[in-house]
Amino acid sequence: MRIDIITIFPDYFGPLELSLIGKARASGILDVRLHDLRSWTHDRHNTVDDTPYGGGPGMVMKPEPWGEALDAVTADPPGGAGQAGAAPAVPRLILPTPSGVPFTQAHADRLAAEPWLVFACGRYEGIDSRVARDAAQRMPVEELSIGDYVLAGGESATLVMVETVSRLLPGVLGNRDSVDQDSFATGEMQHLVEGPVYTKPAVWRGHEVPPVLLSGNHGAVDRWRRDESLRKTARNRPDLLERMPAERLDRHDREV
Ligand code: 6GU
Repeated sequence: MRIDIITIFPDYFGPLELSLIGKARASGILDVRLHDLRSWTHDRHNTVDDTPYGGGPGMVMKPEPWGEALDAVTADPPGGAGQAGAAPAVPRLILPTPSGVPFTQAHADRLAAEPWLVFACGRYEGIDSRVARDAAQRMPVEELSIGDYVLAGGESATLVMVETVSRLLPGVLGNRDSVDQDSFATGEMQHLVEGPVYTKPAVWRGHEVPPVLLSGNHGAVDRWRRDESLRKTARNRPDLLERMPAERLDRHDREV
């Protein structure tokens, strides 16, 4: 997968050289390209913002640098023009914004199947709205929010979304099963968070590991994990349980 990130703070993305994502990049599974929006300005001060039409506080990102940046970045599809006769990849533009659709694991699953994502990181009060409208004439555009709070810019939200998508790419995680058992994973875990986990030693500072986990009874372990997951979801995320279709709960679940 190719990911282009356009930002006035390319240095913000240093963490993408580390850990799983760093390895995915080194192995060629992931091609992340950072672009400084200011390289598409033409004035001496590399201006990217201006005062909002209609008045009000703060500044708005000017459309011209964004238009040029998106034209330049999307002009060069991954793998060149591709095989003769094959259609070139179409980029999907992601606009991180607190006014976007809430980003979920279902979005991540869908985005992980795309060949090419472009993230446009806004700062200040946001990007002139015509940028999204103009880009939408050439590519799919999604406005996404990572939660109900306001960040100073789209950079940290982009890091969150890139990490969430990247770990789903084939070959990035050692164990595919771990993805299927994640909290929110499509299927069994869609309306549940994961319960507690334990490792050795069996007793630590007087705290014991739940004995069922040492029993070797896989059926009992699965049942226990499901019960703990239900209990933790009820405690921390009652909203998820309310949205769970009734047929997802078995007879035993209702007693937990
Ligand atoms: Cl994507 N951007 C900003 N600036 N704030 C946010 C957000 C995004 N998601 C939640 N808050």
